[in-house]
Amino acid sequence: MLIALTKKLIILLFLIIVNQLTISVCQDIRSACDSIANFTINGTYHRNLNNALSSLTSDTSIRYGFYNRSAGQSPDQANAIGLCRGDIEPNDCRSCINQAITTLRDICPNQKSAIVWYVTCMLRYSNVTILGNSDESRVRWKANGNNASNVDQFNQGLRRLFDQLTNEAARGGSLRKYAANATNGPGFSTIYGYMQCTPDLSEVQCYNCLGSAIRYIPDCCDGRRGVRVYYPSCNLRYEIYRFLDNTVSIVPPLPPPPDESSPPPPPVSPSGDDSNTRTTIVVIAIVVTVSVVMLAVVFVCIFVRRKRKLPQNLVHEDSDIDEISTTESLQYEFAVIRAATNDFSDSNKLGQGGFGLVYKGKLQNGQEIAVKRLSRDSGQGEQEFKNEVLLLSRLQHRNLVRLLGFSLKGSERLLMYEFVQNASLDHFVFDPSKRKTLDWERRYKIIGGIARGLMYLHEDARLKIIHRDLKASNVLLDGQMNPKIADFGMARLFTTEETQANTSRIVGTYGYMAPEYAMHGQFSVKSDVFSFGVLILEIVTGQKNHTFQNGIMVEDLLSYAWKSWRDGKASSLVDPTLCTSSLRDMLRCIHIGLLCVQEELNKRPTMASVILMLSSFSLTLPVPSEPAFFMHTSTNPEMPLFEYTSSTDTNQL
Ligand SMILES: *[C@@H]1O[C@H](CO)[C@@H](O)[C@H](O)[C@H]1NC(C)=O
Ligand SMILES: *[C@@H]1O[C@H](CO)[C@@H](O)[C@H](O)[C@H]1NC(C)=O
Ligand SMILES: *[C@@H]1O[C@H](CO)[C@@H](O)[C@H](O)[C@H]1NC(C)=O
Ligand SMILES: *[C@@H]1O[C@H](CO)[C@@H](O)[C@H](O)[C@H]1NC(C)=O
Ligand SMILES: *[C@@H]1O[C@H](CO)[C@@H](O)[C@H](O)[C@H]1NC(C)=O
Ligand SMILES: *[C@@H]1O[C@H](CO)[C@@H](O)[C@H](O)[C@H]1NC(C)=O
Ligand SMILES: *[C@@H]1O[C@H](CO)[C@@H](O)[C@H](O)[C@H]1NC(C)=O
Ligand SMILES: *[C@@H]1O[C@H](CO)[C@@H](O)[C@H](O)[C@H]1NC(C)=O
Ligand SMILES: CC(=O)N[C@H]1CO[C@H](CO)[C@@H](O)[C@@H]1O
Repeated sequence: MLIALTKKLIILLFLIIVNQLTISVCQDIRSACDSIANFTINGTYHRNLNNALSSLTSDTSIRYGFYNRSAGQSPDQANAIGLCRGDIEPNDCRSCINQAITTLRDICPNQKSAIVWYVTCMLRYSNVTILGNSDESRVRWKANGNNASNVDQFNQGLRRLFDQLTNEAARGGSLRKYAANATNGPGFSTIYGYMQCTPDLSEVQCYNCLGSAIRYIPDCCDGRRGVRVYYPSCNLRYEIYRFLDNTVSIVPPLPPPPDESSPPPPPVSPSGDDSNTRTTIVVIAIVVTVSVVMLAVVFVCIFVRRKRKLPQNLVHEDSDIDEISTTESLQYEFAVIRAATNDFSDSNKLGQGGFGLVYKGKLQNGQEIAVKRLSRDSGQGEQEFKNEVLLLSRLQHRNLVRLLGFSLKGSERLLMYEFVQNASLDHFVFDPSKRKTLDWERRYKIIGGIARGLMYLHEDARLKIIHRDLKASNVLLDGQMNPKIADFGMARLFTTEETQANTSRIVGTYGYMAPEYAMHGQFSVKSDVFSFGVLILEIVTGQKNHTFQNGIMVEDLLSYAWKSWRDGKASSLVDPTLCTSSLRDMLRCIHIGLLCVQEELNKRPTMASVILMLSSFSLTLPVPSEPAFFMHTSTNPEMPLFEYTSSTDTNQL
């Protein structure tokens, strides 16, 4: 009798602990309080917020895990939402949200807006309307410390999975925007994932939010074997093991073989109908172990909470950017750099860039550098020049060539960059023999990398930078053939008058210039998008920007590409050295390139939408209009207009 009672108690305790474990995984809290807008304790907003929060989960008929409540009138209206991961049962969902309410009251005691993410739910409130507005203003992420075994194959699998999930989640309807599935990873592994938006978003808003989350991955956690990205309006997660509650319904394309790297399955509560004492002992052992683990977890939780309570800027806690904050640490003695480049000897010359000669150098500590010796006075005072260099040196992205320092002596101005091992993209794409080394996978990665670097300049960087001279020779390739954009921000280093006065530089890259820039000197992010479009077309076709001549017909790449696309012959554009197994992807890239080079700049997509188009293959693309510089040729349209300079393949229209 006593034994039976003890056993029941132990099982009860066990169930409580297991329940706690699944619901309150404390170490996974991600939170943010907006300390710009505070409310007064016991004031109107506080009362409204309490009303909204206390009734948030009161409707027990809700089955899809999305709760919303508003209380009071503007300007003191409090709006709150709670969202659970799509696989969570309603009861567990409400417990998770209620726990989140307690947590936020604790860590954000007087902030009008706050948000917390748990593994299985999130809670958010604000005095600003939440429903119907997509919010990507904050991001939190968490990644498995280990890399995937074969990053390329892994990313291919992920792309497939993301494609399917983005679509399915976005189309989910007004109750639920959630999708989960699995796909094959490298070897015999399986990648499991889900994507979710708050269901109040429109389909397009959800698409865009998930697109941002996908784009965030290369910057935070490229190649990691498990990643979570949380935005206020959407989130995603993938792992190489089953982590969702009802993965029963998720069947990967092939049966997944055992995977040693997967963690053990979650603890299962024992069934209570066996009454021999061995079981009891086992249960006690488990309970003791679990209790110890729980104690440790609670300890960690308390510690983490303590830390979170410190007045720190929570918004940036995850981003780990080393900022160089003084020009002193960037400035090098002229003599040091001169020595590093062997007194700017010809043998160290790497080439001629837009603003001067570039030399290879080696610092005394062995670090290889590239030095640009500016060929003319920037027209800026020393301090302004230093400030600009400081700003540019803070731009850090894997697809940008990093500016490491500078040197000033009299009228000499040197810029010191990281050394990028392989030559520029034009050396590969336009070289008859070398372009064979660039297979489609590589080219596709290069296109994506350039797009991300450019988007960082346009949107992510604290300064909005328009490159103005994006072209194949300004894209460098590192040892792994990752692209890095060079020469960005140069316009900032020169006074405006000077840049505009020397028009010869602009003429040099005419083929990449948007018409409004070429003709009226107007530049904007959309003129960079135009140049990017030209670059995509060049990469896919292996052809240069400039005009092709064939007898009496003169036509440029853009017009030719557009016509072929219009006539349904776009596949004839593809570089014949490429194996056409990925023709669909190539045609999509041509399509995106054509969208970028449209004459009307409002029709050109932003870099953010370009990246979304590149990553979501099921997103329907608009029909491109005629590109700028389209030349209407009426004579003999049957004549072949387009010749590959180096290939023996015949390429008839
Ligand atoms: C809001 O309150 C927090 C402390 O709770 C404080 O650190 C912050 O400076 C306050 N912000 C404003 C704008 O008063
Ligand atoms: C707010 O109200 C509660 C109870 O209504 C009271 O205990 C507390 O002292 C009040 N706080 C302030 C700062 O007025
Ligand atoms: C929310 O609060 C902030 C700060 O008190 C205020 O500036 C803003 O106007 C409020 N917004 C709304 C919609 O009431
Ligand atoms: C993962 O890959 C990155 C480079 O892609 C490397 O810097 C890092 O050390 C790798 N981590 C592990 C645990 O292998
Ligand atoms: C999961 O993906 C596979 C292959 O892409 C597909 O056949 C299946 O229908 C998907 N399952 C769900 C539940 O969406
Ligand atoms: C928000 O909650 C109200 C009831 O409180 C409900 O009628 C409405 O449909 C909810 N909105 C969404 C987008 O779920
Ligand atoms: C790129 O550079 C790396 C390291 O210098 C080299 O091993 C590789 O062969 C180069 N790739 C090409 C295609 O030249
Ligand atoms: C303009 O640039 C060209 C080369 O690009 C150079 O030869 C010329 O000196 C420059 N003119 C001025 C005024 O800087
Ligand atoms: C006509 C024209 O603009 N040609 C440019 C094409 O691209 C190469 C390098 O990428 C430039 O050097 C040419 O000036």
